[in-house]
Amino acid sequence: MKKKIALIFGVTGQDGYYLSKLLLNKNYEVHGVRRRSSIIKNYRIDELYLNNRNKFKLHYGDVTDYSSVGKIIKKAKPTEIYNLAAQSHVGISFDLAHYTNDVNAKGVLNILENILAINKKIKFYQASTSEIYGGVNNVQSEKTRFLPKSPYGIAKLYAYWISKNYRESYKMFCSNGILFNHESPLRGENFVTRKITKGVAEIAEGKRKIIFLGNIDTHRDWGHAEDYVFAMWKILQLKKPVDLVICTGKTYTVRDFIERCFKKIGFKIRWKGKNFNEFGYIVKNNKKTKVVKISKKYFRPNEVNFLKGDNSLAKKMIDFRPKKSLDDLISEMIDHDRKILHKE
Ligand code: NAP
Ligand code: F7E
Repeated sequence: MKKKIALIFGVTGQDGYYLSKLLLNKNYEVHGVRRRSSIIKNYRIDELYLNNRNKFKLHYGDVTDYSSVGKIIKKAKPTEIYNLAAQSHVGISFDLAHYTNDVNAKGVLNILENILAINKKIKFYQASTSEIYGGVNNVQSEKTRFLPKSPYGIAKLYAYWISKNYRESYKMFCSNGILFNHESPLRGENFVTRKITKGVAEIAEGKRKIIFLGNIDTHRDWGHAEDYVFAMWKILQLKKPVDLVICTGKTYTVRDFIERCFKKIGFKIRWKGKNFNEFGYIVKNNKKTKVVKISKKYFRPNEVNFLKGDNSLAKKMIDFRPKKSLDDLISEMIDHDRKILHKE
């Protein structure tokens, strides 16, 4: 059987860690692309790398640097490429619109052009996103129209279409996984779930008083990153390339998420006030204690209010069945964040 070699752009991110772990367990040779930075940011994959040195290789590169992408593909000779590289923060994409476009849109074209020039047989996975639906306020599936609401969503929509275009034009194996929000203890600390679980863990350990948040009435369909990287791999094992929605089919507000987190540490959070004056409090030692405050600073110039996916096609095509519920995810994240505090 032909040796399977995977190349992962975005290996140092949340999904990069879970995907590398999955592929190493499946006996792939895994190549990951990391960026040069003034401080080394490999903490998510450090242990995995040290334990698998013979089959896990790292390369310096950047998807915005066309020639670095080509050099790495020639060196690694992958059978599968997973493009997870992105400026992945939607809020920050309003501040870094050009940069977000360079990485999330043009970066994808750089990879596709190199695959076309080097070896058209390489299978390509593009990390697409529910953000391309943006303003569509009912259940989203592969058939739903696109209405992105941020520079991030718009750049990712280009990436979706250019991947589809190279599939059609050059018969390349390019698949888009349209993934809804997925989280884990390794989620970046400025995404809302991790910001909340970390904040709640710090409050539980007496290390913080208040968590400041933006719009907490938006709905998200949150899953676990581990379930979702398995779907990425399965998508590339199909006989033909596809565009597939990966989601849980359930939706909750950020407010629900906060309430569940406080419940996990034994408190009921109550809400008072309106709009920017709203706050959440708990009763601790018979005293009302403010724990959440709404801050204008975290509101975005444009918002995606409602995400809830339909995973029927993924169930049918790759037998997608997410194993972890929202409460499992919350427990895992808060336990992890409390453990870190105990180590400090
Ligand atoms: P993440 O934690 O932010 O990781 C992003 C990765 O991309 C990091 O390894 C980052 O490297 C790398 N990267 C950024 N710019 C790059 C560049 N110019 N060249 C090469 N690498 C670059 O994101 P994630 O949550 O794992 O998500 C993985 C992918 O799925 C992203 O494309 C994201 O947009 C997409 N997505 C995520 C979700 C979700 O809910 N997590 C949902 C749908 C789609 P550094 O470590 O050096 O910054
Ligand atoms: O925001 C609201 C915020 O930044 C979720 C990325 O992985 O998923 C992610 O994008 C919601 C939004 O994720 C804060 O306004 C309130 O309504 O955790 P988030 P996101 O924007 O949904 C998609 C699918 C991706 O593709 C992206 O790469 O929470 N919110 N207060 C806040 N959000 C943040 N970050 N911080 C707050 O203080």
